Amino acid sequence: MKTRITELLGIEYPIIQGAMAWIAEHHLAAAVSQAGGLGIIAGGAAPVEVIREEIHKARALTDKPLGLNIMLLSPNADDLAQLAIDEHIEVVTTGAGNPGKYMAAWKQAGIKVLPVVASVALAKRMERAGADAVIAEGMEGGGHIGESTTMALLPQVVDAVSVPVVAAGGIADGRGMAAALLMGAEGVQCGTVFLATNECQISDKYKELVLKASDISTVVTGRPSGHPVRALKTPLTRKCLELERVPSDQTLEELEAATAGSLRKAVQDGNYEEGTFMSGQIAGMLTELRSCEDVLHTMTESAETLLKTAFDRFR
Ligand code: TUI
Repeated sequence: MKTRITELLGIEYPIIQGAMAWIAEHHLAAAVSQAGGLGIIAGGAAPVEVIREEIHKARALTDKPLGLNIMLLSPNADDLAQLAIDEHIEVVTTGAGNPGKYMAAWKQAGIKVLPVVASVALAKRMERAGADAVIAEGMEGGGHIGESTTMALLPQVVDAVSVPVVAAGGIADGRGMAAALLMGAEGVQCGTVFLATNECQISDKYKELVLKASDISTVVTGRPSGHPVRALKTPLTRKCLELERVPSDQTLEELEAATAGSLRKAVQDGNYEEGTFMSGQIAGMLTELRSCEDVLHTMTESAETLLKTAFDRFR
């Protein structure tokens, strides 16, 4: 399947693996890139040397293009932004903010830049700043989210910019991909679907919770802090929602203490009581572990079939 995104990124399938802090490391990113999508290493809040090592390990597994995500709330964002240049990363994606101040340096280095946006306003600003494409992420997705759904945000972003648009949030199969392409997207970014892959290195507990999830298994916490996060319902999200009901300086402090380091506890320790198991709403659709290659191939083939046969279904 050829789109401006496959051409821009030099990939076979118009599918980007979403960056997920602590999760999107070299095994996962290399597997996705090697299979013909774009694998992304998540910088998260990790030290630069840890991420440099992840990039080197991914490069040893694949010679296909590789992405690095800069999470803009990270205290290490400046250093990770420079790391992308030093390590000759082909593609940078950003999340949770406005990457305007890094844009000129990345473009100068020949890096393709795809900021994640959650609004039309930021999409337009990013296009003016030189973004090669934008990733429009709806609030169906996991982790830190905006206010709009993919269904509402995507066509509005498509109308607002001329650069290619990648759809994200709530897409995990060929139906979602076909719908996004019909709405004008030229690629999709998926995170949750890659949690349920053999190559993903998260704890067995995390995978089990994703596979067991239903359509209503996720919840959004953190709204009072200004950084809403979607995750699977667990004892910790229940505690967060209780504390958030009457926000005060004290409850916000308690929330900060309860959630600090909680994603790592989910990813590495499978700590059900204290972990934050970030996931999108589409987790309810995932029932078995697959290979990254199977995810990319099946999603694209199914989207192609649906797009080719759609008209006949309504005759
Ligand atoms: O960034 C994500 N997803 C994430 S980041 C993350 S780590 C984290 N953990 C707890 C709290 C906060 C972060 C986990 N998941 N997705 C991309 C994304 N970007 N979603 C929403 C946004 C966004 C929101 C507001 C981007 C820009 C923005 O406004 C920027 C501006 O200045 O206008």
